[in-house]
Amino acid sequence: MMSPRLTRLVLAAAFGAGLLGASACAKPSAKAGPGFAGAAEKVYVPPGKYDEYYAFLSGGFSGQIAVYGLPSGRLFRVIPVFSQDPEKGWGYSEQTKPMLMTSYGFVPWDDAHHPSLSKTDALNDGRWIFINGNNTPRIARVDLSEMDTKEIIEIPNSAGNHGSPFVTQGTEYVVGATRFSVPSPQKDVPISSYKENFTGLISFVAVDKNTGKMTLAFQIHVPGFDYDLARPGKGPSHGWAFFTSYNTEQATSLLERNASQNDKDYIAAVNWKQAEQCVAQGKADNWPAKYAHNWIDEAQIGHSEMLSGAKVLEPSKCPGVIYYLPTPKSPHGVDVDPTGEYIVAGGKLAAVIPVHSFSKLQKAIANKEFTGDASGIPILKYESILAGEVQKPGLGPLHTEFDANGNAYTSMFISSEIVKWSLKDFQVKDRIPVYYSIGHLMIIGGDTRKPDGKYMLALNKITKDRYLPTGPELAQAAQLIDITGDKMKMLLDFPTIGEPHYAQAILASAIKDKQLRTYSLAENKDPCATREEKAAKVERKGKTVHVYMTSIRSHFVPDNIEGVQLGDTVYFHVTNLEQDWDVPHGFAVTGARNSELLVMPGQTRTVTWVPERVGVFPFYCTDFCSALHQEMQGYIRVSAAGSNVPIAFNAPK
Ligand code: RUQ
Ligand code: CUA
Repeated sequence: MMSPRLTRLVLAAAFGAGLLGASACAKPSAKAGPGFAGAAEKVYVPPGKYDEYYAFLSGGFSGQIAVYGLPSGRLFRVIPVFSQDPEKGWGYSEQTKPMLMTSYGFVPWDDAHHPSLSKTDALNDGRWIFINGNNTPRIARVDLSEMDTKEIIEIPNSAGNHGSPFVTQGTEYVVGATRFSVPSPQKDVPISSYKENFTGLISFVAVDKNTGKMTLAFQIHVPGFDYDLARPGKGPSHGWAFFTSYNTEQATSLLERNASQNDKDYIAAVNWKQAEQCVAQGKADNWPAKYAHNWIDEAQIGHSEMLSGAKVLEPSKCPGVIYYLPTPKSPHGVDVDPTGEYIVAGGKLAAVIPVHSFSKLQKAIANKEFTGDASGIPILKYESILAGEVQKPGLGPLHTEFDANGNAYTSMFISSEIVKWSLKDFQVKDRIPVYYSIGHLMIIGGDTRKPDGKYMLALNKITKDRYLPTGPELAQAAQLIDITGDKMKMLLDFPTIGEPHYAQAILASAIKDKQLRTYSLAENKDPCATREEKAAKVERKGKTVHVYMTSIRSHFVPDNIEGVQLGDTVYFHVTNLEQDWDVPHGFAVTGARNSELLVMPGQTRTVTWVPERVGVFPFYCTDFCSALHQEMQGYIRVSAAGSNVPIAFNAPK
């Protein structure tokens, strides 16, 4: 246990020195030197060759997911999720706008932290990847054969969906926890009434086995702490999920000090199978709630529906559904080892890494080894559930992942390193500095029952002096580390988009052959689709003009349009007639106040344009698609309001 003096020291290191505490401990041998012998060969993927793994890095405050290859660190694609993306028209095209609807209205941005691959039998199954929106609580599902967002569900009554969306071992649920406790349901109360009025919620979102469709199954009402991160159990601990909490002090101001008082906070151990039963027995209450559920249908069209009501379970009505595991000290990450027996916590300010035992936890529950309760939730005796403590691991433990050989790897934010330790004796075996101030780390498959123990990725917050400086903002960094030997070996370091919090990776062979190449034009069910050039047309309906347009190398039909007037709203419905892989066409028109369209082969996308001056305006293809890409252009004429220029357009007969 940490002495008060040591606690002060750690606090001083964390807050006094700020983030820079990092560089004090980790002396950069930054210049490539002898330490890097052989590294280049390990990460070099020759031109034209494929990487061995896909890695999915969250974009953090970019709201997106970035797809990289490993070991090369090459960026392949940014998948737009919670943030509008003018490059692809995501959140701007009429078909995708509904995806960003929430109960707060249209929300074109979020903070995305934790990508989480779907699992079957505690292994990555390569079907979907889920990710959380932190700020306006949401969970998204991305289809891995299209690498496109297909569904977003809002999490009602939640505030700060940080501990999310971790997947249970058979993707029965994605779980989410409120980072911030709030008056729930919301009401107008003094902030000073936190202890009486503020509470948290842990949410279970069910995932349909076949379609992936997400449904808010139930929520559990918990005391007003800050719930930070989560991991469902696996193997013997399947049916349980673990959630860290901090601020058990219930402070509302200056949390850096006021929420760092208690020697231990809690991990909430939730028996979700029992919660399911209690809900089935009608023990949950119906809370008012309003939340959006958005999805892309088979016609590639987005829909948004507003749902209401949530089933909320009070722990007092379902005894045994939740226990608190005392855990030093403001724990952040919680991670379950491949066997499902060990539950490892990263206490940001703790001097040790505590490892809880699931089997001991079960015994302690059976023997009622409690030391008290928090709002009726039994608190287990620390010593009864502890498997062991890793001594002197470093400073600021955050997150832990696992290899296939019984080793654990914990990221140390303050001392800016990764420490490798053994699950057998909890002894530290190796440590490696990372540059700088690591948050999450990721081992390929490190959260499954069978990690692929080849590489580890460090996701670092600070890159001072690592890359060419780029003004006040510097890129965050990912660092690839070889973990095949006894000693960890730094291989590669590459910048990332936004702020990668967590990442997931999967063998390329598991999904690369499932990649969709085109959408079927014959099966295009968009009501605004134009399946052949002969069908292209322009129609006026009152003050709106619909342009049903096709694109194919290297022209649009129609490419001359007249009869539009000031005061009209023009919808360009562009169908890409190509049925060939990797031939999107773009569409942009002068003065458009939204974005381009990037239309995939066989797909229809619609952009809205409100002309605001009289004249003749060009439109063109933005994606260099062919030798005559520059010829892929056209004009639209805008006349004064009330003009007698008739609607006219050119199209083959
Ligand atoms: S985290 S601050 Cu996953 Cu360590 Cu978001
Ligand atoms: Cu089509 Cu460029």
